[in-house]
Amino acid sequence: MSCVQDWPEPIIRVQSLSDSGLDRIPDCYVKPVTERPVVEPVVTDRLDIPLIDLSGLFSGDPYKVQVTREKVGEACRVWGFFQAVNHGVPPDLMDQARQTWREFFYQPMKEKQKYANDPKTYEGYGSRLGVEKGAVLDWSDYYFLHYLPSNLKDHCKWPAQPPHHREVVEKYLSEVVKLGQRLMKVFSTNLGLEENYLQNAFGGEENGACLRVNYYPKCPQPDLTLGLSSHSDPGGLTILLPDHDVPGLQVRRNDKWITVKPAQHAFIINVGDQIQVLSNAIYKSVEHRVIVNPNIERISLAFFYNPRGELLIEPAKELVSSENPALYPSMTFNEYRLYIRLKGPRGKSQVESLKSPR
Ligand SMILES: O=C(O)CCC(=O)C(=O)O
Repeated sequence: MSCVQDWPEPIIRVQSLSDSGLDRIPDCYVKPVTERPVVEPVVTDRLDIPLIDLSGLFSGDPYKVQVTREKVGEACRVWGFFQAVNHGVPPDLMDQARQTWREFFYQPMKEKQKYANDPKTYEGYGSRLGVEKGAVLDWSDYYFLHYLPSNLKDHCKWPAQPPHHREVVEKYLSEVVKLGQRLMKVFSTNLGLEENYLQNAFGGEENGACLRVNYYPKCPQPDLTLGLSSHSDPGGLTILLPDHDVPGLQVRRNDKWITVKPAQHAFIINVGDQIQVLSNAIYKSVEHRVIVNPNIERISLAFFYNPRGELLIEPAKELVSSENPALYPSMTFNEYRLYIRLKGPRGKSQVESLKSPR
Protein backbone atom coordinates (compact mmCIF):
# COMPACT_ATOMS: atom_id res chain seq x y z
CA MET A 1 0.00 0.00 0.00
CA SER A 2 2.75 2.45 0.90
CA CYS A 3 6.07 2.80 -0.88
CA VAL A 4 7.78 3.57 2.44
CA GLN A 5 10.08 0.74 3.49
CA ASP A 6 11.34 1.76 6.90
CA TRP A 7 11.17 4.28 9.75
CA PRO A 8 13.21 7.44 9.15
CA GLU A 9 14.96 7.27 12.53
CA PRO A 10 15.82 4.48 14.99
CA ILE A 11 12.76 3.52 17.03
CA ILE A 12 12.86 4.33 20.73
CA ARG A 13 10.32 2.60 22.98
CA VAL A 14 8.59 5.22 25.10
CA GLN A 15 8.04 2.64 27.82
CA SER A 16 11.84 2.15 28.11
CA LEU A 17 12.35 5.90 28.35
CA SER A 18 9.72 6.16 31.07
CA ASP A 19 11.13 3.15 32.96
CA SER A 20 14.62 4.70 32.89
CA GLY A 21 13.32 7.26 35.40
CA LEU A 22 14.33 10.35 33.38
CA ASP A 23 13.01 13.65 34.75
CA ARG A 24 12.99 15.60 31.44
CA ILE A 25 11.53 14.28 28.23
CA PRO A 26 13.77 14.27 25.11
CA ASP A 27 13.24 17.23 22.75
CA CYS A 28 11.65 15.06 20.06
CA TYR A 29 8.54 14.67 22.29
CA VAL A 30 8.16 18.37 23.14
CA LYS A 31 5.14 19.80 21.29
CA PRO A 32 4.96 23.34 19.97
CA VAL A 33 3.44 25.68 22.58
CA THR A 34 0.05 25.88 20.78
CA GLU A 35 -0.41 22.11 20.89
CA ARG A 36 0.52 21.58 24.52
CA PRO A 37 -2.28 20.53 26.87
CA VAL A 38 -3.39 22.55 29.82
CA VAL A 39 -3.28 20.02 32.62
CA GLU A 40 -6.22 20.89 34.87
CA PRO A 41 -7.35 19.39 38.16
CA VAL A 42 -10.11 16.81 37.69
CA VAL A 43 -13.52 18.38 38.26
CA THR A 44 -16.46 16.00 38.60
CA ASP A 45 -19.42 18.03 37.39
CA ARG A 46 -17.98 19.37 34.17
CA LEU A 47 -19.20 19.01 30.58
CA ASP A 48 -18.74 15.54 29.10
CA ILE A 49 -19.72 13.60 25.98
CA PRO A 50 -23.22 12.00 26.14
CA LEU A 51 -23.60 8.74 28.04
CA ILE A 52 -26.12 6.43 26.35
CA ASP A 53 -27.63 3.22 27.68
CA LEU A 54 -27.95 0.98 24.62
CA SER A 55 -30.14 -1.65 26.34
CA GLY A 56 -33.20 -0.08 24.69
CA LEU A 57 -31.92 -1.34 21.32
CA PHE A 58 -32.20 -4.94 22.50
CA SER A 59 -35.47 -4.50 24.43
CA GLY A 60 -37.86 -5.48 21.63
CA ASP A 61 -39.98 -2.48 22.65
CA PRO A 62 -40.35 -0.21 19.58
CA TYR A 63 -40.64 2.91 21.73
CA LYS A 64 -37.40 2.18 23.62
CA VAL A 65 -35.64 1.28 20.38
CA GLN A 66 -36.70 4.61 18.86
CA VAL A 67 -35.70 6.68 21.91
CA THR A 68 -32.27 5.01 22.05
CA ARG A 69 -31.72 5.48 18.32
CA GLU A 70 -32.55 9.16 18.62
CA LYS A 71 -30.03 9.62 21.42
CA VAL A 72 -27.35 7.97 19.29
CA GLY A 73 -28.32 10.11 16.29
CA GLU A 74 -28.10 13.33 18.25
CA ALA A 75 -24.73 12.38 19.73
CA CYS A 76 -23.33 11.62 16.26
CA ARG A 77 -24.60 14.91 14.80
CA VAL A 78 -23.64 17.16 17.69
CA TRP A 79 -20.62 15.54 19.33
CA GLY A 80 -19.36 12.83 16.99
CA PHE A 81 -18.75 10.93 20.25
CA PHE A 82 -20.66 9.17 23.01
CA GLN A 83 -20.09 6.63 25.77
CA ALA A 84 -22.20 3.49 25.62
CA VAL A 85 -23.21 1.23 28.50
CA ASN A 86 -25.26 -1.99 28.28
CA HIS A 87 -23.88 -2.47 24.78
CA GLY A 88 -23.95 -6.27 24.76
CA VAL A 89 -20.21 -6.99 25.18
CA PRO A 90 -19.72 -8.93 28.46
CA PRO A 91 -17.96 -6.75 31.09
CA ASP A 92 -15.61 -9.52 32.21
CA LEU A 93 -14.45 -10.01 28.62
CA MET A 94 -13.66 -6.29 28.43
CA ASP A 95 -11.58 -6.60 31.62
CA GLN A 96 -9.79 -9.70 30.36
CA ALA A 97 -8.95 -8.05 27.03
CA ARG A 98 -7.50 -4.98 28.73
CA GLN A 99 -5.59 -7.12 31.23
CA THR A 100 -4.02 -9.42 28.65
CA TRP A 101 -2.76 -6.42 26.65
CA ARG A 102 -1.39 -4.81 29.79
CA GLU A 103 0.52 -8.02 30.46
CA PHE A 104 1.84 -7.95 26.91
CA PHE A 105 3.37 -4.51 27.52
CA TYR A 106 4.78 -5.66 30.89
CA GLN A 107 6.85 -8.38 29.20
CA PRO A 108 10.62 -8.01 28.71
CA MET A 109 11.55 -5.86 25.72
CA LYS A 110 13.13 -8.87 23.98
CA GLU A 111 9.75 -10.61 23.81
CA LYS A 112 7.95 -7.52 22.46
CA GLN A 113 10.67 -6.77 19.93
CA LYS A 114 9.82 -10.01 18.12
CA TYR A 115 6.77 -8.15 16.82
CA ALA A 116 8.42 -4.81 15.96
CA ASN A 117 6.44 -3.20 13.14
CA ASP A 118 7.38 -1.28 10.00
CA PRO A 119 5.52 1.47 8.15
CA LYS A 120 4.48 -0.77 5.23
CA THR A 121 1.53 -2.29 7.12
CA TYR A 122 1.98 -0.93 10.66
CA GLU A 123 1.13 -4.39 11.97
CA GLY A 124 2.84 -5.26 15.24
CA TYR A 125 4.56 -3.41 18.07
CA GLY A 126 5.16 0.25 17.24
CA SER A 127 6.20 3.56 18.72
CA ARG A 128 5.46 6.14 16.06
CA LEU A 129 2.79 7.04 13.51
CA GLY A 130 4.03 8.75 10.38
CA VAL A 131 7.41 8.61 8.67
CA GLU A 132 8.46 12.25 8.47
CA LYS A 133 12.07 12.62 9.53
CA GLY A 134 12.44 14.97 12.49
CA ALA A 135 8.70 14.89 13.36
CA VAL A 136 7.70 15.62 16.96
CA LEU A 137 6.64 12.25 18.38
CA ASP A 138 3.86 11.18 20.72
CA TRP A 139 4.42 9.76 24.21
CA SER A 140 3.08 6.25 23.55
CA ASP A 141 3.79 2.79 22.21
CA TYR A 142 1.13 0.66 20.54
CA TYR A 143 0.26 -2.69 19.02
CA PHE A 144 -1.64 -2.75 15.74
CA LEU A 145 -3.33 -5.78 14.17
CA HIS A 146 -5.76 -6.61 11.39
CA TYR A 147 -8.97 -8.49 12.12
CA LEU A 148 -11.18 -8.15 9.03
CA PRO A 149 -11.51 -8.94 6.18
CA SER A 150 -10.50 -12.40 7.32
CA ASN A 151 -7.85 -12.82 4.63
CA LEU A 152 -5.86 -10.03 6.33
CA LYS A 153 -6.02 -11.66 9.77
CA ASP A 154 -2.81 -13.48 10.64
CA HIS A 155 -2.61 -14.89 14.16
CA CYS A 156 1.18 -15.28 13.76
CA LYS A 157 1.37 -11.49 13.81
CA TRP A 158 -0.52 -11.35 17.11
CA PRO A 159 1.51 -11.79 20.31
CA ALA A 160 1.80 -15.42 21.39
CA GLN A 161 2.28 -14.41 25.04
CA PRO A 162 0.91 -13.97 27.70
CA PRO A 163 -0.80 -17.40 27.79
CA HIS A 164 -4.31 -17.42 26.21
CA HIS A 165 -3.70 -13.97 24.74
CA ARG A 166 -4.80 -14.81 21.18
CA GLU A 167 -7.86 -16.66 22.46
CA VAL A 168 -9.01 -13.74 24.63
CA VAL A 169 -8.35 -11.16 21.91
CA GLU A 170 -10.20 -13.26 19.31
CA LYS A 171 -13.22 -13.66 21.60
CA TYR A 172 -13.23 -9.97 22.49
CA LEU A 173 -12.98 -8.82 18.87
CA SER A 174 -15.77 -11.11 17.72
CA GLU A 175 -18.06 -9.47 20.30
CA VAL A 176 -16.97 -5.95 19.41
CA VAL A 177 -17.65 -6.65 15.72
CA LYS A 178 -21.25 -7.52 16.64
CA LEU A 179 -21.57 -4.18 18.41
CA GLY A 180 -20.13 -2.45 15.33
CA GLN A 181 -22.69 -4.20 13.10
CA ARG A 182 -25.53 -3.07 15.37
CA LEU A 183 -24.33 0.50 15.39
CA MET A 184 -24.05 0.54 11.61
CA LYS A 185 -27.75 -0.34 11.41
CA VAL A 186 -28.66 2.34 13.91
CA PHE A 187 -26.59 4.93 12.04
CA SER A 188 -28.12 3.95 8.65
CA THR A 189 -31.68 4.11 9.96
CA ASN A 190 -31.07 7.41 11.71
CA LEU A 191 -29.70 8.91 8.50
CA GLY A 192 -32.87 7.85 6.66
CA LEU A 193 -31.02 5.15 4.74
CA GLU A 194 -31.94 1.50 4.34
CA GLU A 195 -30.87 -0.42 7.48
CA ASN A 196 -27.96 -2.21 5.75
CA TYR A 197 -26.79 0.75 3.69
CA LEU A 198 -23.62 1.57 5.60
CA GLN A 199 -22.67 -2.06 6.13
CA ASN A 200 -23.04 -2.73 2.40
CA ALA A 201 -21.04 0.40 1.58
CA PHE A 202 -18.29 -0.98 3.83
CA GLY A 203 -18.20 -4.28 1.89
CA GLY A 204 -20.98 -6.38 3.51
CA GLU A 205 -19.94 -8.96 6.08
CA GLU A 206 -16.30 -8.73 5.12
CA ASN A 207 -15.78 -5.10 6.00
CA GLY A 208 -12.40 -3.96 7.31
CA ALA A 209 -11.54 -3.93 11.01
CA CYS A 210 -8.36 -3.51 13.00
CA LEU A 211 -7.24 -2.94 16.55
CA ARG A 212 -4.69 -0.52 17.92
CA VAL A 213 -3.80 -0.99 21.56
CA ASN A 214 -2.29 2.22 22.88
CA TYR A 215 0.09 2.16 25.83
CA TYR A 216 0.81 5.54 27.43
CA PRO A 217 3.64 5.24 29.98
CA LYS A 218 4.02 7.65 32.90
CA CYS A 219 5.47 10.92 31.73
CA PRO A 220 7.59 13.28 33.86
CA GLN A 221 6.50 16.41 31.89
CA PRO A 222 2.88 15.85 30.81
CA ASP A 223 2.38 19.57 30.20
CA LEU A 224 4.89 19.52 27.31
CA THR A 225 3.68 16.58 25.28
CA LEU A 226 0.72 14.40 24.23
CA GLY A 227 0.12 10.66 24.33
CA LEU A 228 -1.55 10.95 20.94
CA SER A 229 -1.71 14.16 18.94
CA SER A 230 -4.98 15.65 17.79
CA HIS A 231 -6.57 13.68 14.94
CA SER A 232 -9.86 12.46 13.58
CA ASP A 233 -10.09 8.74 12.90
CA PRO A 234 -9.69 7.97 9.21
CA GLY A 235 -11.98 4.90 9.29
CA GLY A 236 -15.71 4.28 9.78
CA LEU A 237 -16.43 4.16 13.48
CA THR A 238 -14.26 3.55 16.51
CA ILE A 239 -15.16 1.50 19.57
CA LEU A 240 -12.69 2.40 22.28
CA LEU A 241 -12.16 0.52 25.51
CA PRO A 242 -10.47 3.04 27.82
CA ASP A 243 -8.56 2.30 30.99
CA HIS A 244 -10.71 1.72 34.11
CA ASP A 245 -10.57 5.09 35.74
CA VAL A 246 -7.60 6.83 34.21
CA PRO A 247 -8.85 9.77 32.14
CA GLY A 248 -6.71 10.78 29.17
CA LEU A 249 -8.93 11.14 26.10
CA GLN A 250 -9.86 14.72 25.20
CA VAL A 251 -12.51 15.57 22.62
CA ARG A 252 -12.63 18.90 20.85
CA ARG A 253 -15.81 20.87 21.43
CA ASN A 254 -15.68 24.25 19.70
CA ASP A 255 -12.41 25.73 20.95
CA LYS A 256 -12.21 23.65 24.10
CA TRP A 257 -10.81 20.23 24.92
CA ILE A 258 -13.23 18.14 27.00
CA THR A 259 -11.62 15.40 29.10
CA VAL A 260 -13.80 12.28 28.96
CA LYS A 261 -14.50 10.63 32.30
CA PRO A 262 -14.75 6.89 31.54
CA ALA A 263 -17.90 5.26 32.91
CA GLN A 264 -17.75 1.75 34.35
CA HIS A 265 -17.59 -0.86 31.55
CA ALA A 266 -18.53 1.70 28.94
CA PHE A 267 -17.18 1.93 25.42
CA ILE A 268 -16.35 5.32 23.95
CA ILE A 269 -17.74 5.39 20.44
CA ASN A 270 -16.92 7.90 17.75
CA VAL A 271 -17.71 8.62 14.14
CA GLY A 272 -14.75 8.35 11.76
CA ASP A 273 -14.02 10.24 8.54
CA GLN A 274 -15.59 7.58 6.27
CA ILE A 275 -18.99 7.95 7.95
CA GLN A 276 -18.65 11.72 7.81
CA VAL A 277 -18.13 11.32 4.04
CA LEU A 278 -20.95 8.77 3.53
CA SER A 279 -23.36 10.92 5.56
CA ASN A 280 -22.27 14.01 3.61
CA ALA A 281 -21.22 15.61 6.91
CA ILE A 282 -24.53 15.03 8.75
CA TYR A 283 -22.45 12.96 11.17
CA LYS A 284 -19.23 14.51 12.39
CA SER A 285 -15.86 12.91 12.79
CA VAL A 286 -14.45 14.98 15.63
CA GLU A 287 -10.88 15.75 16.60
CA HIS A 288 -9.53 14.13 19.73
CA ARG A 289 -6.19 13.66 21.46
CA VAL A 290 -4.73 12.00 24.54
CA ILE A 291 -2.98 13.61 27.48
CA VAL A 292 -0.54 11.70 29.69
CA ASN A 293 0.02 11.46 33.38
CA PRO A 294 3.08 11.75 35.66
CA ASN A 295 1.94 9.12 38.18
CA ILE A 296 0.04 6.51 36.28
CA GLU A 297 0.25 4.71 32.95
CA ARG A 298 -2.80 4.27 30.73
CA ILE A 299 -3.89 1.66 28.20
CA SER A 300 -6.69 1.81 25.63
CA LEU A 301 -7.98 -0.60 22.97
CA ALA A 302 -9.14 1.28 19.87
CA PHE A 303 -11.15 -0.94 17.55
CA PHE A 304 -11.58 0.59 14.10
CA TYR A 305 -14.60 -0.60 12.11
CA ASN A 306 -13.75 0.33 8.54
CA PRO A 307 -14.70 -0.08 4.91
CA ARG A 308 -12.77 -2.67 2.93
CA GLY A 309 -9.68 -0.98 1.63
CA GLU A 310 -10.40 -1.22 -2.10
CA LEU A 311 -14.00 0.09 -2.11
CA LEU A 312 -14.86 3.59 -3.23
CA ILE A 313 -16.47 5.65 -0.48
CA GLU A 314 -18.59 8.68 -1.37
CA PRO A 315 -21.61 10.57 0.02
CA ALA A 316 -24.79 8.43 -0.11
CA LYS A 317 -26.83 9.45 -3.18
CA GLU A 318 -29.94 9.62 -0.96
CA LEU A 319 -28.32 12.41 1.05
CA VAL A 320 -27.25 14.49 -1.93
CA SER A 321 -29.47 16.97 -3.77
CA SER A 322 -29.14 20.29 -5.55
CA GLU A 323 -29.49 22.03 -2.16
CA ASN A 324 -27.07 19.60 -0.52
CA PRO A 325 -24.43 18.77 -3.11
CA ALA A 326 -21.86 16.07 -2.39
CA LEU A 327 -19.17 17.57 -0.19
CA TYR A 328 -16.50 14.96 -0.89
CA PRO A 329 -15.08 13.19 -3.93
CA SER A 330 -15.07 9.39 -3.95
CA MET A 331 -11.92 7.71 -2.77
CA THR A 332 -10.93 4.24 -1.58
CA PHE A 333 -10.12 3.80 2.08
CA ASN A 334 -6.66 2.49 1.14
CA GLU A 335 -5.93 5.78 -0.64
CA TYR A 336 -7.43 7.74 2.20
CA ARG A 337 -5.47 6.19 5.06
CA LEU A 338 -2.14 6.62 3.32
CA TYR A 339 -2.20 10.24 4.53
CA ILE A 340 -2.15 9.43 8.27
CA ARG A 341 0.27 6.56 7.68
CA LEU A 342 2.76 8.93 6.09
CA LYS A 343 2.17 12.14 7.99
CA GLY A 344 0.98 10.89 11.39
CA PRO A 345 -1.96 12.42 13.30
CA ARG A 346 -2.78 15.94 12.00
CA GLY A 347 -6.08 17.17 13.40
CA LYS A 348 -8.88 17.22 10.80
CA SER A 349 -6.67 18.42 7.99
CA GLN A 350 -7.30 15.49 5.68
CA VAL A 351 -11.11 15.30 5.62
CA GLU A 352 -11.35 19.10 5.57
CA SER A 353 -8.94 19.39 2.64
CA LEU A 354 -11.16 17.07 0.59
CA LYS A 355 -14.25 19.25 0.95
CA SER A 356 -15.25 20.68 -2.39
CA PRO A 357 -15.71 24.46 -2.42
CA ARG A 358 -19.42 25.40 -2.47
O1 LIG B 1 -6.42 6.28 24.00
C1 LIG B 1 -7.43 6.91 23.74
O2 LIG B 1 -8.23 7.25 24.60
C2 LIG B 1 -7.75 7.32 22.31
C3 LIG B 1 -7.02 6.54 21.27
C4 LIG B 1 -7.23 7.06 19.88
O3 LIG B 1 -7.75 8.13 19.66
C5 LIG B 1 -6.79 6.25 18.74
O4 LIG B 1 -6.21 5.16 18.96
O5 LIG B 1 -7.01 6.70 17.58
